[in-house]
Amino acid sequence: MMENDEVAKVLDETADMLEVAGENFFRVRAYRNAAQAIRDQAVQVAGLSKEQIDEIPGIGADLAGKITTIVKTGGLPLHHELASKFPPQLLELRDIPGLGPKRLKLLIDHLQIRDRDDLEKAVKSEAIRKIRGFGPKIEDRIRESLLRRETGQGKRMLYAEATRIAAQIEAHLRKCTAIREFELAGSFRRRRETIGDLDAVAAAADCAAVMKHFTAFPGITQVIGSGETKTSVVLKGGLQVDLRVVPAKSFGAALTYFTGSKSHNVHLRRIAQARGLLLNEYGLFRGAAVVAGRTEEEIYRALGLSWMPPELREDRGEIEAAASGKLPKLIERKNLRGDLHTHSLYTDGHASIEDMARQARQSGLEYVAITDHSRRLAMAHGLDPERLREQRREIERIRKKLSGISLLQGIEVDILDDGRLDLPADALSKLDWVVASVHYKLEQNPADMTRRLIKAIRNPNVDVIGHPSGRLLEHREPSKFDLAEILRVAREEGCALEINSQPQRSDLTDTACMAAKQAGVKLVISSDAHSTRDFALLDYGVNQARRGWIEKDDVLNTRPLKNLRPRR
Ligand code: DGT
Ligand code: CA
Ligand code: CA
Ligand code: ZN
Repeated sequence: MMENDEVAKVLDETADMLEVAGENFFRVRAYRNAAQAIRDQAVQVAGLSKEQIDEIPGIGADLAGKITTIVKTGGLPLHHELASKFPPQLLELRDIPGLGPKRLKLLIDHLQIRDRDDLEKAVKSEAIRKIRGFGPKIEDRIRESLLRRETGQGKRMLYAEATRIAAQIEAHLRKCTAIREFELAGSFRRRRETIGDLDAVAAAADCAAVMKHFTAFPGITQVIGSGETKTSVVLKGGLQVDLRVVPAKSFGAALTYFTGSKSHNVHLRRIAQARGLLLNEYGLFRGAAVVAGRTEEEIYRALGLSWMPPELREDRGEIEAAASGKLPKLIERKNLRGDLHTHSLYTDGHASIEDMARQARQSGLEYVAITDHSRRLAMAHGLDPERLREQRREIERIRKKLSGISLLQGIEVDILDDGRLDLPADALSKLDWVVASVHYKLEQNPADMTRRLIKAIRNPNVDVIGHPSGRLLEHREPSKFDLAEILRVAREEGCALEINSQPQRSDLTDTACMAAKQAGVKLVISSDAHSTRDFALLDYGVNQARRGWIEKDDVLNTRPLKNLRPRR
């Protein structure tokens, strides 16, 4: 059966191609909305009837029919027709940060761009800036994006996207009877927000049997080197997987080595050398004698260190901390008692407030804040004071009938370009929780952006700054501001900063989390859920926090509701 993501991808690609072809906005949007609605479904749409698909909010009868075609045939005639019109090299360009389908269409119309080479030439001759709707800034961004791609960066996969593939690989390999131990390693094990490739380590006596089993994995398109101890393959979506097979007595050493990071390894090796030892992927040795190798614990202990969670292994002080018994006790998902950033049908969410509240309870939470958008986001039907009052009444009605979850009325209020907020103080002060976020003019110069954020932080109605940098991985650069200054004021004002769990955002970053903790600024880990399914995203926010050395007490939504708000 087709996965929802695969169905949604066909719809998204169709939307992109329609847009490049100059189709009208509403038709394009219908495909995009349908794709999003399908991604948000908890059940597989491939198992639903056309009538059931029709009932999903955001999907009309026409698209329901198309979706059944996709599910039945794996494709869509319209998609094929459009794809035959555009060379594939052309469509790849729409993923370049700064471009997107709309601008791509302009480039095709004005400069007859057909592929990457054409685009590079156009950038070089500064032809792009002359087109209306572009200008030098956008041309520069396209140039930077092209450069990044050339150096091999910018092709990373979101951790969240890799988890499904990783689980499939792991399940496949665990069926191999020759394997005695198995673990995924590399940046995936360290839970970086994006991964370059997937690394795996297995312990086995019969390497050949393992390699044979591995290369029989159904999703492989290419085997790029298969040796005694290492095999690399490329999967359908382009992800590379490296598998290393070592004897069981070396498993811990190999796991440590291939978990990395590289700089963590380099530091470990230095410590080994200082003790007259040699550390590599086969073990820790004194001359020819094996000191350790079977488990990670053994290796770390022999180096005078305690074992540490992979998320910390970036050589950012974890080795020193382990040597002196000062490793942090990292936050866990089960420490979260509430979610303080979610959306509902009132704006751009896909579920009712009641369904969101029920799912929050189902996810083990004690409280949830509905924080829909404010009025400036007209596209999302942002709330004005009048609709906020209306929403309040609904929330009160749900509170009466729903037990086991505290429902808060909040808002995600827009921070305007000058730092004022999109709603008046008297509307905000009536709310239980206020997230303030920047959603436009992210490319402001750093001094203005710093002032803008500080003004919002100083606003006594604001509890937390949402997705502070506004970045979208692989898509939009973070806005630039003076982080130290932001942290200083946030600390002074008792305003928290958000770790947004949406995989593309993962915002704050791990290092910004560390800086916040050092500055004494509290954090909030939020799902920014737009559907009931999105509460599961909290795991990714927790990953990010753990990479930033964050402990339970650093995070406001680990507190019981009654102790939640520090400043009011
Ligand atoms: P990625 O794939 O770019 O997201 O990042 P990693 O950390 O997974 O890096 P990768 O796949 O190149 O290598 C996996 C691990 O193997 C890495 O974390 C540390 C180890 N490793 C790779 N190359 C070297 C090296 O030259 N020296 C040392 N000490 N370790 C290495
Ligand atoms: Ca890797
Ligand atoms: Ca690798
Ligand atoms: Zn937002």
